[in-house]
Amino acid sequence: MGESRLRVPAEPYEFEFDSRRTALLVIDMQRDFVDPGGFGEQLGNDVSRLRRVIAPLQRVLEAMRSAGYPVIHTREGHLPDLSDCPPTKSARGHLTTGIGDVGPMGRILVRGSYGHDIIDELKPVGDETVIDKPGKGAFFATDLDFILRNRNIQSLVVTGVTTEVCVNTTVREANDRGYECLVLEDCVGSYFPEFQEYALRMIKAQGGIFGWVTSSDQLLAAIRPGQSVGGRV
Ligand code: C5J
Repeated sequence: MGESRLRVPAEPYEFEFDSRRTALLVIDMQRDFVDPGGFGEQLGNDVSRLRRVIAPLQRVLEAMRSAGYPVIHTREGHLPDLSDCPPTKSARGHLTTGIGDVGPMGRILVRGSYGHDIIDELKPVGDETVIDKPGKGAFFATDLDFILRNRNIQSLVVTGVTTEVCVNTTVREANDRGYECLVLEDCVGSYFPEFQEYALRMIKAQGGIFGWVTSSDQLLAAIRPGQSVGGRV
């Protein structure tokens, strides 16, 4: 088994992790948030701001997959009868077409609908875990914590959308559960540039109150091509 401690330049300071105890988390890269013509765009959002994360995230996925890191994807959505959707959530915003209604890509945020699924560019492969979550945080009402503990995971490389909502909520939940999160700034996206900036600043503020922030290039340089996790659990 080779050297498993790796270091990445990050803010607020260098992030050190055990490659055998680290997983990649890809949050909610779903058609309804990211693809043109989906729910997100229907709400008036500029999806190009989310789509810019696809190319760097593909590079990170490829590198971490080939090195043997566990990859975990999440999807925000609900059971077809909406029994796991708080009425307050579906009512929020007084939308004409909202959660559970038929939108441009099928029933909005309902499991099994086309728009709820992960975009073609970032499809899970093989036995990669997909966590279906009813909330913003990936730990709320899911098996994520149980799965991570069973795999002895300590550190999470966090990517996906949106930076200020599901990414931030998940990083905070992870932090409270004792995980260390490294957020890749070019692999997380927001429809709103000011939220992108401040959501990242909040994570790394006060000595890394919720975690660390770096770029995909810095992580890829630390992982190094061909270097495997060595002792994947
Ligand atoms: C939102 C998410 N923004 N994945 N979901 O409602 O961030």
